[in-house]
Amino acid sequence: MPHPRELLIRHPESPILTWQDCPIPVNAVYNPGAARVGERYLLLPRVEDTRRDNRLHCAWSDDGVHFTLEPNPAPIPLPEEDRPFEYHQYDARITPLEGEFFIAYCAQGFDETHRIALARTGDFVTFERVGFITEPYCRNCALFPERIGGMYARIDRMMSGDLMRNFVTLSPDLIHWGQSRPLDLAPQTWMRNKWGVGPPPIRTERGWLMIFHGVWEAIDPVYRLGVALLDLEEPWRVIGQCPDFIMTPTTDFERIGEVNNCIFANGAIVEPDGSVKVYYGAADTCIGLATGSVEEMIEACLW
Ligand code: BMA
Repeated sequence: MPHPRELLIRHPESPILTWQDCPIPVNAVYNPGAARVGERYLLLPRVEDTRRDNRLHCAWSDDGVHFTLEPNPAPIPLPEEDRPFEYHQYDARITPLEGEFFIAYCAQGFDETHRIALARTGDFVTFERVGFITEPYCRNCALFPERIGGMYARIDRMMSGDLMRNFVTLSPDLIHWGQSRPLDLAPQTWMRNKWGVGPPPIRTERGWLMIFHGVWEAIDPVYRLGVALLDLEEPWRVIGQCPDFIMTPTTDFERIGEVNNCIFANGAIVEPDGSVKVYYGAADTCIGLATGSVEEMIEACLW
């Protein structure tokens, strides 16, 4: 039974992609980036192989529910000098921007040093790698789908000392980034330990709709989803925030897995009817699909 406060409704076939559905032996498949590519739906999940190493693989679907995973990782070219710092690739956030798709993903060395790398593609067949776009340590980053005040913009979260704050950071060319401004949500107990951006922000007439994950550490962390509304021109200004979570682990596949009690979303697709499909990693093990209404989420932010 869905939780009464939830704004995202699980698809009855969830989980829609699990290790059993993969054409190669894997440990887990989760946390997918998502995009609409022509008529088709594309996911770019984190695929953990049987060494527990992480790669991004494309998965294609005609209906947004049934996906076929490619056996080989997406061929993002990696220069030799960067290889030690990009042993793992995961948590892709895909932003359609100026006629192409930009993929901001977490690049991590074998030793846990993690930062964000950026790749670009037109078709998810060939890829160009722009390079690292943050310093270590950053794991969460999503680009806005258009320039704001003439500049490219992103939401990021550096993990330095105790600092777990999110920022809006700007760039003239997608390579050099700076002028970070804090993006502060009102802390709520369910997201008290940290929060981070989910899928790339969604443009609406009333502001940027930002779905995010929030973490509460009971004994172990619990990952839930929330939603906030940001100013269109000054997206570091929060103009609305739903104080309640909009999705919380309730099903067995969200509660039990590699990391228990975890719903983590970094991919969403808005449909022409105003609904939004949120593809989420469940328990760091498999992929669920839940659908919400953009309008209802905006209302929840402006309560
Ligand atoms: C975050 C990221 C996610 C993961 C989550 C729960 O810090 O590493 O990829 O899903 O933790 O383990």
